[in-house]
Amino acid sequence: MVRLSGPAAEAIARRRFRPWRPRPRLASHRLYLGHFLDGQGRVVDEVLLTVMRAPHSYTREEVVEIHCHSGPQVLREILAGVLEEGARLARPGEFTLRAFLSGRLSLSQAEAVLEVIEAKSGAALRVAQEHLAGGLGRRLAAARDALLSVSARVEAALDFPEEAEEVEPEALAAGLAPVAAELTRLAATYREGRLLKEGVRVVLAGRPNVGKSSLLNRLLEEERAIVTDIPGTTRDLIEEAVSWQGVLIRLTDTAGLREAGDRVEELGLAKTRERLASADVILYLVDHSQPLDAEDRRRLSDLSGRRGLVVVNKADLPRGLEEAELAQISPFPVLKLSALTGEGVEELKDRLVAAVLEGGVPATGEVITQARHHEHLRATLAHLQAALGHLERPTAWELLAEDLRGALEELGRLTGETAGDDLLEEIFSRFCIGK
Ligand SMILES: Nc1nc2c(ncn2[C@@H]2O[C@H](COP(=O)(O)OP(=O)(O)OP(=O)(O)O)[C@@H](O)[C@H]2O)c(=O)[nH]1
Ligand SMILES: [Mg+2]
Repeated sequence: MVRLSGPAAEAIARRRFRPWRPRPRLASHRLYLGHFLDGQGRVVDEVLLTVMRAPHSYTREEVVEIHCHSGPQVLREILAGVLEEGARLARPGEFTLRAFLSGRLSLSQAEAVLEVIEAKSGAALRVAQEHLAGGLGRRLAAARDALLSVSARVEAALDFPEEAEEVEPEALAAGLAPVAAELTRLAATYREGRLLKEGVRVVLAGRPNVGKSSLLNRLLEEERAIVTDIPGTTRDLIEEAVSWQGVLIRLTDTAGLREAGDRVEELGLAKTRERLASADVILYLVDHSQPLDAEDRRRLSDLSGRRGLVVVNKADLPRGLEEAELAQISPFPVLKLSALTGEGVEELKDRLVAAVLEGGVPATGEVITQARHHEHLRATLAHLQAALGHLERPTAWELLAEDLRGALEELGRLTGETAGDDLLEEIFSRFCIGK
């Protein structure tokens, strides 16, 4: 599809469009069959053309869409045609930028358009659609209004000191506290929101030969990684994504943890360590038929404070493992399974999703998914906490006003009210052309 937006959109398109039946005027929001012609009047393609008159369009400007058979050459010639007639190429995300500038979308909705396009799992798409519906934007706008009203009272007290006595610190604190509580709640959803949007980074780790690659294959339901009984089979990272219960899971199989035997293994182990450091969830595998060794004990204690599961693999083999000791030193819940027979693997999937999303998959999009939003929320909250602190000392009006301005500024950057051109440029440049 080739899309035009702006006051001359229809005039430009009509110079190259020959409707199947002659039409002096095209009605808005109708599809017209016809031919798109090149500069010599030759047919480029049979197309469907639609005009959407302002303000009932995506950008609120006049928009024309030309639907063709597609294919690179057809699209190139139609695009060349409208450019010859006076259109110019859109910049990345420019249609959505115009929708934002015309007030049709809030900044968080405009960002949600990109989230919808990029959604890689059902859960990510649902969250993005909630954002697109505008709930988040409305919540933030309400918080900003509440802040503005407190700020206005403080500014008035500064400008007219004789009236300042009438402004009660308790009343101001009572105005700020619910805003701080709401923004704190939103900021706390970021971890979950990010996991839903970007997927959960799950790393399989453990000593050589415990069955990491076997488990990866079992989880992916394909023979993705090489499995042998030779310790040190996997040397490089193996990454694949799956979707469970609508949640995108990015699995990484790693090289078995031990003293490196050669340079290749050493490099593999360095990658393993790096990946372990950035994992959202760690599956630490041990072998049911073998006793724990010093490496396991050390690794497990290093992992305390992280999120994960200890997987006791090879449950089909006779037990050689001190289960009581493992339960004692494990920083994670312990789960027994067999990658060979598949027993216990379904439970692993359920436990893994539950470990990531403690409250289950959120039903609404009331979660923050963008790092940018999280940063501005945190900065807003820092100013709000400082403001609440100043309120305990009644003389600190200047400082109070300063922090309230700071909070408003940060919140405004989040919602787009005080977004500068550089911020808009940064946000919309992540879109592709035509969106
Ligand atoms: N009996 C039994 N054997 C298993 C199980 N899982 C894996 N194995 C066997 O254990 C051996 C090692 O399996 P891998 O999946 O290659 O182990 P790994 O942890 O990836 O090993 P490295 O890549 O060397 O670190 C293979 O012979 C597998 O067939 C299991 O649940 N039960
Ligand atoms: Mg392996």
